[in-house]
Amino acid sequence: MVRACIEICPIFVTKSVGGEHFSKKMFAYKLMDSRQAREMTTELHDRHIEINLSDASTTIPVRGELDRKPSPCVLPFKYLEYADRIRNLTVYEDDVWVVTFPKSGTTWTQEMVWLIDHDLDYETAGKVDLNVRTVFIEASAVIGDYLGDTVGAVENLVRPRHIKSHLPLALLPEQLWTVKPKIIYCARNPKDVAVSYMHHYRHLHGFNGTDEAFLEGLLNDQVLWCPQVPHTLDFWNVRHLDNVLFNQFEEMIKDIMGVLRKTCSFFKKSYTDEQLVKLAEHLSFDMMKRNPSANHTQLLKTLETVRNTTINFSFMRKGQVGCYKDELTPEFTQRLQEHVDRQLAGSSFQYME
Ligand code: PPS
Repeated sequence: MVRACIEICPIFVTKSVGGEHFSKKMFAYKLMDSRQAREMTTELHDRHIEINLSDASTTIPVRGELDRKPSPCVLPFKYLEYADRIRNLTVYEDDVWVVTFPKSGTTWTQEMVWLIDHDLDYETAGKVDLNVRTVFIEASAVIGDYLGDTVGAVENLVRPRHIKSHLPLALLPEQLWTVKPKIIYCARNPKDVAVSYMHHYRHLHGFNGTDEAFLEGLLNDQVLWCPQVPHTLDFWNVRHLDNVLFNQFEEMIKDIMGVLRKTCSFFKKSYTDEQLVKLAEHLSFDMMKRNPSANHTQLLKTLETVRNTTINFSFMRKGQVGCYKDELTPEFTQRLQEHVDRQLAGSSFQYME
């Protein structure tokens, strides 16, 4: 794995590198300064850090199988402006947190749980953009000030607050584990994530390197929100908690009715079969692709303004399982699979195909 050349900054210690001071109490982090890490930066986020919770010993609920260390995370340097506020955020019992690694079914899960939690209020869902109904808490750190302060937006949301995050468990608010709001995690096979993320990074973030460079960056955990497998395992380890629901993208593709029933029961909501069939239809790929309230039309417009460019990209791209076979070489597929298998060793979790 390629690692940054600047040393980790320990707790309370301030270090000056190139005239900049690096210090944070709650987190240890390092600037990712390798050639490959720099290749993964874009006009939106031009410096990346790898950040860890400094001391997870008392603040992570269960260490679970193998007593794993909680996952670190690659984020834009700007994240340091928000890190403490997110970790110290006041959490409410009726919050709903949708947490995923990018491109794992976040949007799909957001729309599903918002509707389930709001008595299937299609009228409001049709009028109010999904990104307003479910606020992406760390978005300001990635897209910049244009979106305003997304942590503040979460603080000011009308309850029940619906919140989206790609952050790993250790960077999320500590109060999640004492207040125990609902947390819905959705995992997706890393091979399909790789392809989906490659298109997303190119079109939305403005990545202009080669596909191979992006895929190598992903394999070496140099891309934003990496690493994926430890991210998933941290939530797999807490899946048995009453306030955690662990879903998978492939499960939603293969058996949406089963996932809907499971999710409704998690929310203690009871809907008729007819209502669930209508919800499944609303959540189908074709319907969501055509739904301007849920297909990120507004987000794309914002990014066009921020980046001063035209973006020809459909967020709802293919929505299938196994798409990687069309775009990844057999060699890369094998290397990625080995990378994933190494990290899953000893765990009872397997990504679905
Ligand atoms: S993001 O940017 O991280 O929030 O993206 P995320 O929403 O997690 O993932 C986007 C992928 O999910 C697919 N998608 C769907 N598939 C099937 N059915 C529905 N309703 C649906 N909604 C979103 C979307 O097409 C992206 O996957 P790819 O493989 O790129 O098509």
